[in-house]
Amino acid sequence: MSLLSFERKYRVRGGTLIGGDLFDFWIGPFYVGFFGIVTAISAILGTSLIFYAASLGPTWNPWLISINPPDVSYGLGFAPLAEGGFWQVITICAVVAFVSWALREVEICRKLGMGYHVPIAFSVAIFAYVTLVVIRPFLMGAWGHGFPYGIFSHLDWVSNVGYQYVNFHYNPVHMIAVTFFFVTTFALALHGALILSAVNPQKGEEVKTPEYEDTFFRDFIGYSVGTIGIHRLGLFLALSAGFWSAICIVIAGPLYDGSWPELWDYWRNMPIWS
Ligand code: UQ1
Repeated sequence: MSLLSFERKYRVRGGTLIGGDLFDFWIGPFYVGFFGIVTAISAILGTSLIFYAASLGPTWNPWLISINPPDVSYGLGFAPLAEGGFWQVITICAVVAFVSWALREVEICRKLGMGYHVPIAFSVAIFAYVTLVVIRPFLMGAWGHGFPYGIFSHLDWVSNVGYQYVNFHYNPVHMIAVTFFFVTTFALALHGALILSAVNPQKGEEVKTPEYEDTFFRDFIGYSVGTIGIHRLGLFLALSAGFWSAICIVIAGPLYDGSWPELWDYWRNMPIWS
């Protein structure tokens, strides 16, 4: 990768947010920068703490290892390391690593004079994670409401929290989020299929131009969103999926504490029916 002929042209100085020229260098193909250093330190520290905390636990079975948050009785305070403190420090490392990674993306965008679409997209994923382990636990008054760091254990957490609200699928914002996930996969399937159909013509035929792609959809449904439009739509759909996921879980607890199916009783209880 680092030997690609165009790399010299794009390996430009500047665009840094912090550190000026000090960290403005590459290691092999990787841009470093101040935020590359911060990401590396916090990711290595967080990962080491996961392994250390796992070594104190009862199993090395990768499916069963679980680094748990503190008991809710610790509220919003620090817990002893072996009683959720590791989870707290690992969470801090993770948030610092993710945010630094996004800011490293920003520095690369600035170097290249590009838009900030990639760091903005990644920020929505960070927002969804931070909602689960910081914002919602904070609003509910205890770090113990965060999810455990384990393969099976986080699945159990999702199931248990879902049943706490009787049937989470009746949460209207969950419905919106799920719909965005489905529409995202539908849009990418349409787009991937359309592009491949245009660039894989019959033997001996030429690759088809974007006009063919537009024409297919105009013939088919009377409308083409366009070649830039489909990417704007895809970004919007995917970011909406992540965004409404965060909203659907942060309202469950802090704003609405009860059964999601019962929410819909408002309809049956409307005075017009009596
Ligand atoms: C589309 O209209 C289009 O523009 C030509 C694409 O870009 C190549 C697409 O990938 C898709 C899927 C469509 C159709 C999408 C809508 C919302 C009409």
